[in-house]
This record gives sequence, structure tokens and C-alpha cells, in this order.
Amino acid sequence: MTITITAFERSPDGGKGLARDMRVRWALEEVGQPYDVRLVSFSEMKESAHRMLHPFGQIPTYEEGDLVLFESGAIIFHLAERHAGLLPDDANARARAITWIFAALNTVEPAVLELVTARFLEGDKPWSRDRLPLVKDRIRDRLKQLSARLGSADWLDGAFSAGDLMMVSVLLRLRLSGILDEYPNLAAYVARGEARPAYKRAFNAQLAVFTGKPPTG
Ligand SMILES: N[C@@H](CCC(=O)N[C@@H](CS)C(=O)NCC(=O)O)C(=O)O
Repeated sequence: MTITITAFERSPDGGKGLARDMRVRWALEEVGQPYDVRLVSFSEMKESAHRMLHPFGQIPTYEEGDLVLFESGAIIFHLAERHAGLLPDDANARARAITWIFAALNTVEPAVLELVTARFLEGDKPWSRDRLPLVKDRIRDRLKQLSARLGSADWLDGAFSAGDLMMVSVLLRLRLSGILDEYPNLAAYVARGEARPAYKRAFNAQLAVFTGKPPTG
């Protein structure tokens, strides 16, 4: 059955892989499922046809036959459950990998998103300069804890899993801020994610939307 996802026609990041279709593309590449992409403009996302797929008028969405999903976490969980490659077979290891998906989305990503809000949506407010250091310190708290847990391991819990895919995707959003580099083991962890062939294929495919050139690799 054909899988179709939605992505920005014009992503604010210009194809640097920060929009959340990237994590879905990456998961699809990891499990070896071909997919189509429907590009949507900002105004199309808010129209009723798209809201039938995504009640909040956002990307990504996922269509597979009668099934329509939204929320990157739900989509990746679905893919990981249905296809081999993103969750371990052992029941307890599987539960722990799923825990890391939730940790990435519920415990780490909110702090990261605060920085995006503080910079891009509130940057012109008079109180913004006072707030920014607080936001950054909250991120550092989380990264310190995550860094301690990862230690010198390659991945968060044994072999690479959907939990790592989600955590790397979330951490990547910090790269430009420079905060990630304060935690060398996390920076190396993210680099390991980016070095995966599936990540590279997904990245090139989303970049091709902006360059207009066919994806390489
Ligand atoms: N929690 C959602 C967040 C989705 C989301 O924020 N998508 C962004 C793109 S990365 C979007 O569509 N932004 C445009 C908007 O909210 O109008 C998920 O993980 O899928």
C-alpha cells in the first residue's frame, strides 16, 4: 500500500532537515518502506482538506490506505511496530526503546522548542534578553542529564532504535545554537545518527525539495 506523507512546500529551515517530516522520512528509510511526499503551503495546511488529516493544521501527516495519522511520534511508533528495524524483539528492551521516544518528545523537545519560541517569536520583546539565558539553562539541565545517561555508549539502550531516531532528531534542532557542542558525547551521538545511510537518504530527499535537484545517495 502506498504511503504518503506531507511536508512543507517551503520549509523555514531551507532544507536543513529540521522540519518534522525529516524524522518520518528517516524512519521510513530505516525500515525500507518507499513513500510519496505531498508538499503543502502554509495556507493549504490551514484549509479544511488538510485539517481532515491533521486537526492542528500542521505537518507531517501519514496516509496508508484508510489509515491517517498525525504527530511525528505516533507515526514513528506505528512504523516501528509494523516493520522490523526500529524496535528490539525482546519485550522489555522494546518497552525501554518506546520510553526513549516519549522522553525525546515529552522531556527534551519542550525545552528545545522554548528556545525556538524565545528566539524567533519573542526575540523583539523587551523582556526577551532576560528570558533567553533562563531558557538556555533549562536546556543545559536536560542535556547534562541525558549526557550522563548516555555516557560512552553509542546509543541510549543497546542497539539503535526508534528512541534514538527521535532523540537525535530533537537534539539536531539545537545544533545552530552551539549548546549541543557543550556536551561532546551528545554531539558525537547526533553525528552517529546523521552518519546512518537511512538518515542521509532522508536528508537528501528533503533537501531536494529546495534545490530542485533529484536526491543523491
Ligand atoms: N507535535 C507535532 C508538531 C508538529 C509541528 O509543529 N509541525 C510544524 C513543522 S515541524 C508545523 O507544521 N508548523 C506550522 C504550523 O504550526 O503552522 C509533531 O511532532 O508532529
